[in-house]
Amino acid sequence: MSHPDQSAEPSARTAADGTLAAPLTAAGRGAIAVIGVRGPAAHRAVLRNFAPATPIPADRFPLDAIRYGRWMGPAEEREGRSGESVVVVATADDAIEVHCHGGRAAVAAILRDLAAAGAATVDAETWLACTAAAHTSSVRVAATRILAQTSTERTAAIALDQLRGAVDRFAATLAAQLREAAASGVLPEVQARVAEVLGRASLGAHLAEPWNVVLAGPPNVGKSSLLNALLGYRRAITFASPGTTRDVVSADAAIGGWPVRLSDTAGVRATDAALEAEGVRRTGTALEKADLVLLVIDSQSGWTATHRELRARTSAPCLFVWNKADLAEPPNGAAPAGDPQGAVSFAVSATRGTGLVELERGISRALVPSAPEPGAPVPLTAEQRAALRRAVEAPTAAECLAALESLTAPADPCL
Ligand SMILES: Nc1nc2c(ncn2[C@@H]2O[C@H](COP(=O)(O)OP(=O)(O)OP(=O)(O)O)[C@@H](O)[C@H]2O)c(=O)[nH]1
Ligand SMILES: [Mg+2]
Repeated sequence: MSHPDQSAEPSARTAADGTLAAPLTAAGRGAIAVIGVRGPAAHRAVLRNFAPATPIPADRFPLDAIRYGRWMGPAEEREGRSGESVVVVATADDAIEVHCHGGRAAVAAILRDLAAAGAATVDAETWLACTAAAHTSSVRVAATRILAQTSTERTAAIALDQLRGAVDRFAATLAAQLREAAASGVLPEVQARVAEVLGRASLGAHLAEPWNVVLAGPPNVGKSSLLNALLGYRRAITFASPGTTRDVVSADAAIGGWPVRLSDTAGVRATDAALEAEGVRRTGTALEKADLVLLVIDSQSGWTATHRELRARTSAPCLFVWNKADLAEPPNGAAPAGDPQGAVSFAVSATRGTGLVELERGISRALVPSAPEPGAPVPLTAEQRAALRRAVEAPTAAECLAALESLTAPADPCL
């Protein structure tokens, strides 16, 4: 969540006393925008630019009382303009919200005036992190940032659990066990529990970033039709002749409550046509980045050498999707002949919409084989994963303890 057109110049991030100002509502036009101001100079910075409709008794805004007035920055004073109508409320001794019209110009002007009055202007994400940093651990600061980036209820609930201290509590409990049992007999048990949490690293890394799910297969098997069926709208062009899709076509969706980026690819076949060949090359790149591949098979023509080749080009897990099941019976759950590794198979008809619920369940299970219980600790950042790995691999209880303690260290001061 960044607000390039609503944040002030980076040079403004120099408030000596840590007073911050940030746009708290989304960038762009809106009915109302909210600007947060927090820090020792918050009251002073707002009062310097505020002409109240009714006088304010002292040099501070009364707590939780709404004050209406006009925003009179230096430009308005100089040019004799009447100023933007605003509503101001102090939500804490050192925190004020300024509510103004949602246009970009109004927000930018108010932020500029606050910067001139001594507040460092930051974007909403930095604001959240800084506000949290004053009170909490680095884990909770990361959770605050990631919570703002989640796109589904399911991922938001997991991020919220971490914000409420799931990882902190987990690390503190294990650290206490290690401290009490100085004989280190408890080390293997502690490391097993840490390993369990580390097993959720991939989930934690995908709370803010969608999983890449790539549809691949030979031409004309119905990859684009399947993409559209999974999305519920016609994102990709489908056509009866092979070679229709030439570029990777992506769209974001939620499957089983998990955020996924579905990518349709060009059908892979040997071709002399330069454009199609480039499409096939891009398919290869998409496969390399995939978290999961849906290998689409035409139930009529069956498993081919191309499927085997595609499978060999990715290290990601694959699901076999037997499409056009309305035209021919796919083999009954068996791994395709010639594929030594086997994989879970699904029979679907992209055009009729049959088998899609089961396929979605399969995708969800492949991405997150066991979803965490509510309140369970989930590592969110590379630093947290590294600390947990150090704890799992620590040769001594003391080193394991140090790794766990590093997890719950207080956040760095923000600015
Ligand atoms: N009967 C039937 N036809 C299907 C099904 N899925 C796709 N088709 C048809 O198969 C043809 C090819 O479908 P596409 O979705 O364009 O296939 P593609 O794999 O994306 O093809 P390329 O982009 O050329 O690689 C179209 O005429 C679709 O309508 C299905 O489940 N049943
Ligand atoms: Mg296509």
